[in-house]
Amino acid sequence: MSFTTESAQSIFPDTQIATIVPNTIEQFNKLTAEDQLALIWFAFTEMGKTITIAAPGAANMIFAQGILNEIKQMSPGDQTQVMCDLANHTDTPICRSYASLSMNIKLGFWNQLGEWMEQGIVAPIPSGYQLSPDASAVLTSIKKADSGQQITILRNIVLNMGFNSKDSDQPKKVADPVVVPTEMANRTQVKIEGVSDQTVLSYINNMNANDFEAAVNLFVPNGALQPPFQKAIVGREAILAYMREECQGLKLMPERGIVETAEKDYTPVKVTGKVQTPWFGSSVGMNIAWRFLLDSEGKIFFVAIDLLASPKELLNLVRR
Ligand code: 45D
Repeated sequence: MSFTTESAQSIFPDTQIATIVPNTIEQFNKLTAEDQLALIWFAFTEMGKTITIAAPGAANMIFAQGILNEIKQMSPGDQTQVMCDLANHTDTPICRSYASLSMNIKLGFWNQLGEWMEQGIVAPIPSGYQLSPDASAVLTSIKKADSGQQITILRNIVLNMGFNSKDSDQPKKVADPVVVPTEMANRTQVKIEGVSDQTVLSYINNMNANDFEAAVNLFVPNGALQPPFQKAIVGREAILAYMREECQGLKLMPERGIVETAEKDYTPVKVTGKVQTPWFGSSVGMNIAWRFLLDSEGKIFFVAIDLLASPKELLNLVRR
């Protein structure tokens, strides 16, 4: 018997993931649109006091410019309605365009609206808005999360908004421009305490250099990558498309790991460390585990990326 994408998921079963993220989002989704918008506003302005966020350049934001300008010109009442529509996943032209944007442009879109709300160009959350008791409870649980968990909650909420339709009227997904990988001479080489496996080291180094083609070539053709709280993405082509959308400018900072003895010709490797997103740079370090399963040729058959429950988990490298 050999491993499947399914059975590979259970390597290093003691890994404690940040269940606060999906649990909080589930509670959030039950709130009214008004409560949702006010809650994110409070959470976001609270965080913004301590961290500055780096929005994508104007060139990338071009795809959202049309709907942003449209919203800017609306009456305050209509502006609020658009934001509620996005939160309610209502079928409107703006909600459809929004759904076609890439991850970074969706975040940049809201970042722009947030700035405009602050400046009074777009209808703000009414001052003195009272959250319902349920919404207050969700805000409290967001405040309890660490900063890496908080930004993951915000990100996943933003990505869920808008209207995704299966019919042919849905605008085609907008892809981010492909970035040029870092020149060989300027690449960083990580060291991982306890791990000298070349595939794992190359994976990290290639990701840090935005060299996604090289990173994907480390996988077996039907290999799989499972991002935090998501289903596994299977096959080199799908993984490459995912990396181009979600991994530009990420900084992977593995610290330590463990290589287990091979089982059925597959070698499990667990690595823990920090990851930074270009959005927040060094002000937010997410606690991350990579759980690799390498085949007999040293290719990646499976890798899961987990957002960890607590910093203590960075030291959880127990053998089975
Ligand atoms: O509704 O090895 C307002 C993988 C109010 C790949 C607002 C990875 C109203 C493989 C405030 C305006 C990718 C898995 C809204 C590694 C309102 C791999 C605005 C991991 C919405 C390591 C809100 C990568 C705004 C990871 C503007 C873990 C919110 C990456 C903005 C994680 C939120 C990246 C932002 C994360 C959140 C980025 C910008 C979590 C960004 C989060």
